[in-house]
Amino acid sequence: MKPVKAINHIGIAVKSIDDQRPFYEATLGATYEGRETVADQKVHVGFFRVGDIRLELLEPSEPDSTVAKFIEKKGEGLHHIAYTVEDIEGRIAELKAGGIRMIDEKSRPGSHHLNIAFLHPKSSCGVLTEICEPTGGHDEAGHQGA
Ligand code: CMX
Repeated sequence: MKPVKAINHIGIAVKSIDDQRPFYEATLGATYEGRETVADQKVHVGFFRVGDIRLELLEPSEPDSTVAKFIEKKGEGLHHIAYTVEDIEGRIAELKAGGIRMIDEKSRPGSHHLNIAFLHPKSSCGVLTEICEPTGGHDEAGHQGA
């Protein structure tokens, strides 16, 4: 299997993006890049850039969101790590053939111009793991070019 290309982003579950923004922006000095809502995932996503890595703050947009369930069970904190890959459908097929349990058996549109698919945490050392492929016009890590 080809190596993944880069860590694309780190997802952090929060109750409120606005409440946590000062820590990431003022205390850490990360650059706030804006926010989006991913309706089918029932989350608002706040983007912060640290060097080549993006942090995604995930705030539930509905009470029955998987992120709301996560916060209820485990509290706010690290939610997932996303890796940039090429040919995401081919990679999903390879992972499945290797016995990895996929949450998404086919990629779907995520935030920030990415096609995404999640591996189940039971198949990825207890860390919810996402693979993603930029849909075009972005650099290797999936960041939008200047
Ligand atoms: N990281 C690590 N483990 C996790 C986890 C996470 N983020 N979320 C759930 N788990 C674990 C639970 O602790 C639980 O483990 P135990 O059985 O040992 O207690 C197990 O997975 C099952 O969890 P659950 O609470 O019963 O929840 P569900 O099975 O209903 O759902 C999961 C879990 C991972 C399948 C679901 O959260 C999912 O489909 N996630 C992928 C989609 C997603 O997270 N979307 C939000 C972000 C979207 C975006 O970034 O655009």
